[in-house]
Order: sequence, then structure tokens, then C-alpha cells
Amino acid sequence: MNILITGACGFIGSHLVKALQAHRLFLIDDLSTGQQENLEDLNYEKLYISDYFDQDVLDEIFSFKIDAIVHLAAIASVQKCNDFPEKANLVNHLNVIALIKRAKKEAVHKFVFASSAAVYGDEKTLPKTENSIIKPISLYGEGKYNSEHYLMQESNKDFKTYALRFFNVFGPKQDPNSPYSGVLSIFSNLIFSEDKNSLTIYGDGEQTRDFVSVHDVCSFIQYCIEAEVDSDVYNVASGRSISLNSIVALMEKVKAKKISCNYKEARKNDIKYSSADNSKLLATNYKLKYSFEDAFKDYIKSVASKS
Ligand code: UD2
Repeated sequence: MNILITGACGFIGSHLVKALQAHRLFLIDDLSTGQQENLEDLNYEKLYISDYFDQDVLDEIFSFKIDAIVHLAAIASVQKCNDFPEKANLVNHLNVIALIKRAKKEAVHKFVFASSAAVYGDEKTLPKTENSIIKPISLYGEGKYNSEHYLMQESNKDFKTYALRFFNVFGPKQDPNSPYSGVLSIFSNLIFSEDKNSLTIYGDGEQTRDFVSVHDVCSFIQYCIEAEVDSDVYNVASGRSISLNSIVALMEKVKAKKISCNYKEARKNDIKYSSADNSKLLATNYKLKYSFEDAFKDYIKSVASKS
């Protein structure tokens, strides 16, 4: 298949390029947060360093028959979206609509969109199912919801659409220094750093998240593209939530050493408990490949081997 991946040089994008090596890949990334080195040793037809909505680039790509699009490119930082609302609205919503329209015009068969658990906001009912109340508390979450809503409206038998609500994705290549790095990449890199800094835990450490391996995220995207999966919105999550304190305990077990933690005041707008019902994903017959413990131990080992 000919597949267009936007945001291909990012953390998730580069793992996806690896997962989809059997296909002919057209890649776009503006390198605002992604890095070209993430694609080292991988095969692809061409990488366009550009906005994903550059019409000349899209004209060239669509001169090939594109069968599927995976749209990962976004302003992924909640803070940046708040700081630059017009730009956030353009990149995370209006231009997504334009890409979806173009995809339909070009007779693309499948469109996979990276949505987010951020669409649920801090509404308290748990676990979140795809039918839970949508109440985003950030422009980022709003943009994701508005885009997925448009995408699902456009769906038909020839244009299969998948809005994937990613929970807390983790794995190798997640940059621990980026302002929107996930807590696991920050913690894992700190415990192997030279300067023996203690971990900062915002709040009491009892907050929970559903951490899902980037390998499962990419392999589910691959499944949507290659298998017969119904067009729908899917929570992409492990189905199991874990607290930060339990993560630290797990890291201590792997390192066989006590880890020092510095507890600070909880972050403003932090969500205390997050948990996902992933039964819709499982009902597609996709089998999650990694338990949290196994994926996390592998991840920690990969961080250790690089430090
Ligand atoms: C994720 C997204 C955020 C937004 C939100 C919507 C990331 C990194 N963050 O936030 O952009 O989409 O979901 O639901 O993708 N923490 C510490 N110490 C640290 C770093 C974090 O205690 O050094 C805490 C943090 O306050 C939070 C928890 O760890 O309680 C998880 O933080 P996170 O930023 O990894 O993810 P989350 O779910 O808060």
C-alpha cells in the first residue's frame, strides 16, 4: 500500500514508520519537535520537511495513488496551544479538516487520526469509554475532539476512518527534555543520569494514568490499516491504570535500589485519576502485545543501555 504519514519524525511517527516497513511510505514532518535521526536505518519513499498542509507537497504526494493516511502531526503541547491559540486552531483543527477533505477527493481508503484522552478532560466518571462525557479543559483537547468529530462524520464504506484516543503513550525515543515529555521518559532518564537528581512528584504520587506502549499503539494503527476494522473512535490504552508511586516502586525493583523522590505541590489543571476502558479496541480482535510491566522493563533497559 502507499501510505502517507504526517509527523513521521516524531516519537510515535518514527515507531510507526518502522512498523509499516512492508509498505511504500510518504512522510511529512516540519521537524518542529521531531528529529530526522529517528528515521535512521528505515526505508521510505520520500521525507518532505514541510508543514503537513503545504499544497505543493500534497500535490506531489497525491500524484501517487495514496491508499491510507495516518495523521499524527500536531501542536502536541497543551501549553503551546494555550500560548498560540490561533496557530493551534489552524494546525490542530482547520487544516485537519482540509486534509480529510483532500483525502476523500483523492479516493484515499483509510484515514487514521491521532486523537487524545485529552478530549475527556477532568470529568470524574471512570473508566472512560468512548461514550463518556466529552469535556476537554484545553484548546489542545478541543482541537482533537473537533477534528475527530468531523472525521467520523465523513466516514463511509469507501472512506474508513479511525479516531484513536491515545492515553499516556510511552517508549523509546520519547525525548525527556521536551516540555511535553511524558512522566515515564522524564523519570527513566533521571534515574540513569549522572547527576543523581531526585525525581519530582507533583502531588502525593497517587495520581494514576493508563500507560500504553508505543509498540502497541503503532501495531494497532497497522491493524486498522491492514485488517478489516470498523470505522470508529477507539480508546488506545492498556486498560490498566497505575499510580506514580507504584511506578517508582517498580523502578526500584528493576534498579534494586531506593530512588529518592521530592514531592511538590500538584500541578494546576492536573488530572488526578485517569483510566480507560479499552474493550472496544479489544472487540476488533486486536490483541495487545505488551503488559505494562514487560513494556516498562524493556523501556527502562533501553534507557539504561543508552546512558
Ligand atoms: C497528558 C499530556 C498532556 C495532556 C493531558 C491530557 C503528555 C506528556 N502530557 O498529561 O499534554 O494531553 O495528558 O489528559 O503527553 N508528573 C510528575 N513529575 C514529573 C512529570 C509529571 O509528578 O516530572 C506528574 C504530572 O503532574 C501528572 C502525571 O505525572 O500528574 C502524568 O504527567 P504527564 O505529563 O506524563 O501526563 P498527563 O496525563 O498529565
